[in-house]
Amino acid sequence: MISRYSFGKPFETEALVVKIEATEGKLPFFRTDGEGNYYYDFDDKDIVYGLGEQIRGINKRGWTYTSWNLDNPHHHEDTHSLYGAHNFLLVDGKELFGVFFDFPGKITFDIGYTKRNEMHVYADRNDMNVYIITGDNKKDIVNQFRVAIGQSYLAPFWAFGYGQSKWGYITEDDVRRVAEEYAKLGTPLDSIYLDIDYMQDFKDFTVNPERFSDLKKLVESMKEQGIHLVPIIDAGVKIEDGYDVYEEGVANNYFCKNEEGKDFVGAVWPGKVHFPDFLQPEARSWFGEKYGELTKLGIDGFWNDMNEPAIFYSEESLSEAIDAVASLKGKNIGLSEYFSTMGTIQGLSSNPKYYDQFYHNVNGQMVRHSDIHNLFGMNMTRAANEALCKLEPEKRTLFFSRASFIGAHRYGGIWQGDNLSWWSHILQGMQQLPALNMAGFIYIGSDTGGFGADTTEDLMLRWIQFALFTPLFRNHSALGTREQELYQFDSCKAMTEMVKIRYALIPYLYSEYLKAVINNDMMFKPLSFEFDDEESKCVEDQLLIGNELMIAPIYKQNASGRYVYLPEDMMLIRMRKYDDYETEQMTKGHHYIKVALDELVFFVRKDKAIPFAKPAKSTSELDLNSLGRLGYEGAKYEMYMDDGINPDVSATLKRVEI
Ligand code: MIG
Repeated sequence: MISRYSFGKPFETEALVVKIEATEGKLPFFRTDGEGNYYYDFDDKDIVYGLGEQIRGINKRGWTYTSWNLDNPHHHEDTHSLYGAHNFLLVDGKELFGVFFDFPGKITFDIGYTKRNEMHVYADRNDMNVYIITGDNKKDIVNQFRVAIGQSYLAPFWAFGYGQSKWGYITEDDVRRVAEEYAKLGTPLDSIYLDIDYMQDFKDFTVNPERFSDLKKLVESMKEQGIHLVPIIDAGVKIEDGYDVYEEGVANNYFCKNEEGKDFVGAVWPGKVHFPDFLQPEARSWFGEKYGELTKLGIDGFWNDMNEPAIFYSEESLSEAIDAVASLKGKNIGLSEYFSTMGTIQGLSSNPKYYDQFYHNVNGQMVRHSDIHNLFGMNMTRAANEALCKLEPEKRTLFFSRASFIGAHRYGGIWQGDNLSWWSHILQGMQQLPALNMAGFIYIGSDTGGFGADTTEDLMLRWIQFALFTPLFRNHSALGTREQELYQFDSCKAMTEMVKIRYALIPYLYSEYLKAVINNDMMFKPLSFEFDDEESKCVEDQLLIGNELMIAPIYKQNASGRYVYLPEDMMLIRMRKYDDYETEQMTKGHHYIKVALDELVFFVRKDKAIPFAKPAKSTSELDLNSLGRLGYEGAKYEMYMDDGINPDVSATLKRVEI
């Protein structure tokens, strides 16, 4: 059951797709003071799940988290905000309930940080809807919430292939080289990503003709090899006379305004930009239609970046900072000047004060950006998705976004942002997956190999062995970091075998993905969502993938194996190649399992089996009609399949028993 409790004057976020009448009466479970403070008293053993894309563990107890969409490449334990705002929690212990704080501004969840046994939720203002969801068990509560927020975005089948990306592919030759090297190595590949350098001066929907002389032709020749090109789109629109997007936006008042009613100026990659007012339906359809400039060249996928929105500096803050630095000229700088100057410079990027300085036009009312900050990125992806549904109604377009709010899951997937090539970030990325599923995001994944910092060969291998289970399986890294295409490494063959195993698993992964989307279910679950024992509740580094598999990735340097907890008897699969593997019946309980660097180990749940394909060089060549099986003798698997491209999934959905 879902009940809505309404406080003050809530802003309509459109997170939910159903209207639930507000309940009179007292908010259950929480103590409130009517001023935007909500308290819940924990028992020692209570567990808190949720919050989507956030740092720390599956159980969120012990830290404080702030929903404030932020361009934050420091996914460290002591940060508070990342790119998403997913204000849905599930409390399991003396009580069992879900709670969604439907609030588009800044809201903080102190989950036992200030007081170990108290949760304190507080927002800037007490204008919000609080939804309480009760049900039979955790899955039931999540399912009810997911029904209320509407069906998740459906990605095309090809988006389950392996993707190669690098901030640093500058020209069409760079792109061709990636395709060639992978073809030489025999690595399956379905997509190559274009980062900001394909654009002319970082202007959205333009293509630099010197670097990409004929993008249409390139797209075609890549398609012949089964490869989709996926360009990035940034939120800020460059201020430049003669640039159509800029001029049309100005002429039609489609940009966010400052206090004086002038178009607000921020600065990002292109230098000075305006930000489209994605909260206006007209601005959304205008900006969305611009994606058509690229789809008419054959492009069928996009990633939306910098849409928190990230702001490097404002004109005013930059000139203040320059003055501050200039004032030090010739002086003997001591500790306090040094730190204060460094602070001024570092504080330029995405400074909270910028978000107080611009406004959205919501049905004729000027709404301060910071009051609805967390809706910006969601509405950028919504703009793109809604326009493409009209421009290309016969097919699914791939979208994933960096910033998001609950509701954005209907318009696209997300990637988990600028992680680092750190061992701990394998685990961090994995721990977010169930929480993201709870918030509706199913097409998800993190930069495989790590975005920032230099990766290593062993980290890459271990990372692939985890990421090959995630819907978005993309190798991406930052400008200036070590090149990490698989062909850069001595163990490129072993890595390729892992990618082939991914392709062999696609029928299963895609089927479980479809089930999660269609049935409002979770594809990634903590063990405790299926098993009641005390041990399962504590497991932070294993996940259930769909209903048949469990994974226990290696995320430590030089580890030759790890402890794994089996909540029931399971079948261990140890694979070096898709057709070179052993199985072993394992009994419920704790085991130490050795895993060599070139081996993938995963587990099939008791009395279950999964379909298994022969790998192919791209998803379009996968033969789904002659599938093998892995797992227990005699077990049946219900496989969901569709044509992978029709936006109306029910039109081609088949459920077959294998
Ligand atoms: O300020 O476009 O998260 O994936 O490669 C960095 C360059 C901007 C951030 C994205 C990252 C992308 C990068 N972008």
